[in-house]
Amino acid sequence: MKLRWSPTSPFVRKVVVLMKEKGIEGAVEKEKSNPLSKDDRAATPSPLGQIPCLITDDGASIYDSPVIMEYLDVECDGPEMLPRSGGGRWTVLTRQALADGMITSMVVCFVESLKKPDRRSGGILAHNKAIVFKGIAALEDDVGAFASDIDVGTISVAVALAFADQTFPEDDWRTDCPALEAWFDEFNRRPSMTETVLMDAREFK
Ligand SMILES: N[C@@H](CCC(=O)N[C@@H](CS)C(=O)NCC(=O)O)C(=O)O
Repeated sequence: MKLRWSPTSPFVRKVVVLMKEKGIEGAVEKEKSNPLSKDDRAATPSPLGQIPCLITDDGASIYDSPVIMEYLDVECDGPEMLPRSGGGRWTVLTRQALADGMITSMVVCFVESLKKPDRRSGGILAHNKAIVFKGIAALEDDVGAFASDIDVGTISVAVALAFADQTFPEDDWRTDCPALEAWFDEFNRRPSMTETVLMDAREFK
């Protein structure tokens, strides 16, 4: 299997953290693809041109990150990362959807930041930043329910919080969210997180 990959993408990071937590990293070859490069996007076998994109041994393309994570969970060995059925499945998938929505909003903020200052939209930035911090407040209320879990939901939450620290370094979410802070500080020490710290996309060639 091959993964179209970049060390700058939080969506890719979710997949790599899952591979490390399952102990299957060796089964997937990483193929570099810079999402800011038109040529790399064209070479990614997804009509969306986005990463992550997994290419199976049969040559099938699988995307996006939630689908890749479920595929690897079902098809590969290692601890289960998504319940196959039951109420827990919907809870975990919804938690992942919240984190993914937060990441999407932060990617929008990142894209705005690439524009010249006079071309940036204050409205778009404020709207998307508010989404992220509403998400963080919701996670503070929810953290007691997921504190000891390692699954696609908590992996996505940890990647989203790490990306929030990178995207909004001036903003302190920890003071108002002590339970989430304690959970994140512990999760963030896992080798799957320390080995996948994102690089700034502006510095990636
Ligand atoms: N919903 C997708 C989002 C993937 C995504 O937005 N990837 C970005 C990199 S972080 C990308 O490839 N952007 C290039 C583009 O949209 O043209 C997922 O969960 O995988």
